[in-house]
Amino acid sequence: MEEEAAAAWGRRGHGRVVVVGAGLAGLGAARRLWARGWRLGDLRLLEASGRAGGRVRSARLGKPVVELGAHWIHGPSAENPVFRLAAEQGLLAPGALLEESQRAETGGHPLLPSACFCSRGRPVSADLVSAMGALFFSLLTEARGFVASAAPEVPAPSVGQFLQEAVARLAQEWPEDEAAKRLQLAVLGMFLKVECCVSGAHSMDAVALGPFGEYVSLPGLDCTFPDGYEGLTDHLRASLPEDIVLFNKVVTLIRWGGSFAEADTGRLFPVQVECEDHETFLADHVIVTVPLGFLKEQQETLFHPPLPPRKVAAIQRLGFGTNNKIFLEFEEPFWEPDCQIVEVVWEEELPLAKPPADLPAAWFQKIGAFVVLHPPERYGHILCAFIAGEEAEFMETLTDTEVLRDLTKMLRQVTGNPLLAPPKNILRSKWHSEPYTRGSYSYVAVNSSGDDIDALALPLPEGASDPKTLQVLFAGEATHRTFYSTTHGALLSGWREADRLIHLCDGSESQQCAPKL
Ligand code: 6YU
Repeated sequence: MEEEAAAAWGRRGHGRVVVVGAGLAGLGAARRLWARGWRLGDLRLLEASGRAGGRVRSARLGKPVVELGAHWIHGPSAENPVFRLAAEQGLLAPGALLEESQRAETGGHPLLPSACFCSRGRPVSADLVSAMGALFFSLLTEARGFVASAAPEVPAPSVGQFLQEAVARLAQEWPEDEAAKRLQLAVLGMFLKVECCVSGAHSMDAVALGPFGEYVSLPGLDCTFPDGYEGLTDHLRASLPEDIVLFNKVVTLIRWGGSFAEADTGRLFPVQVECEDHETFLADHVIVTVPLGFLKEQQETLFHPPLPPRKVAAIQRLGFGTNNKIFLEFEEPFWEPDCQIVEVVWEEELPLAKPPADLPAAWFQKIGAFVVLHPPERYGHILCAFIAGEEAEFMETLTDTEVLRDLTKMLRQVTGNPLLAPPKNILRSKWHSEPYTRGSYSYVAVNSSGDDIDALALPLPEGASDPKTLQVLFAGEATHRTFYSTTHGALLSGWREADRLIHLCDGSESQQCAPKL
């Protein structure tokens, strides 16, 4: 079969490709192949849902557009392909394009003007918050430094444990005043909750310390899309002919390593992709871009023959957590006009300990911060809460009314204003309940490493003697070793797998490959 497939491939100049999933990875891969000469008949993009974009999803809250999925371009500068594409398409505000914005080095943590409230209903001093912020981010930088270390040199298995031990040591030197110490630790606890959202993990105790520094932050001041992130995925979708992308096509089974005959041509293909509606697609190559959360749940039944043990282990070991957003629209702001982040500190919580386990009574205590959508001329008065982990998953089980009730109570408590008007509107994401995502994004969990990311990305069959016989290729944010969890990681992974096939094409003698674009 290997020789036959390679010979058929050679005659046609390139193999027939099915891409599964129309997020940035899938759209990027299909667009790249289209630009290099793949046409209808040799290229299909199958998407389970009724829309393109995947975890890039914009929605309206009243008039303004808000993001239920990806929010910022992380590191918007020349090396970031999402930034380049968005800039080319005129999707960004002029400020984002300035050289000085692109040069800014924030290490992924831009310092924005904030207001910090605590559970006793009073503001926390800005100096204290900024001192604790500086300490927290210096410890995170230290945590990233273990990347080059051999295993025995890593002082703790997880980022969370490393931070807790470092803070416990430092706190011994702090002044005797127990109340002051407690507040300092509670502020650090707030930064830790925000970091859970950044990593998309329930707890930083789940995030592996050794590989933490492999994630690369690009330079540039994180920026947003004034008219919605979906402008980017809409552009990619529109640059492909309509018939290439098929919606509501849930792929349920990928048979590979086979020999499937096409009814009208008799041509044999090694891969057959079957959908929920029983329609099948034959291919030489399939590029699978479904989220890691979906793979964790479905890999056993999605592939036949089953995936090799090394890949299954990588899927099981890597982390995929939930980070949700709750948008609250207010008639009037309770924050100052220049404030861009509202932080919340719970003094009663044990220092840097796990938040209370009583989810119905205290799920909202996992919210460390609300982002104020800026500028007010565009958004009015909207806060966006970020919440990660089990509390985020519990929140998905509540009704809008219950979430509004709990958050109004919480905001009244922390502002010390029992008459604070409730938000007039709410919109939230439920990424854990999304059947084709099952969470938000990947992280390198304790007992996994960047090698697992590479193992996930490896095409099948393993060790194919002729690269033209590669059948199942993997893309998606979770397959990018240094940019996992981001839109640029997703796009680059899609391009990587398209290029893998294009380079096969370059290597062939066929004239059917279009010139490079
Ligand atoms: C970023 C940001 N951001 C917030 C939230 C979320 C994410 N990200 P897709 O899922 O898009 O596509 C797969 C498709 O497959 C999909 O359409 C499915 O329907 C389809 N599918 C599934 N099963 C199928 C089947 N059986 N058949 C057919 N089709 C099927 N990224 O750059 N900036 O601000 C945020 C944020 C709430 C949920 C984000 C952000 C992540 C990106 O959204 C995500 O990576 C890509 O969109 C994924 O694209 P894809 O194509 O791979 O999959 C040290 C260290 C720290 C590490 N982290 C630091 C970075 C922090 C990340 N930032 C996140 C923050 C926010 C707020």
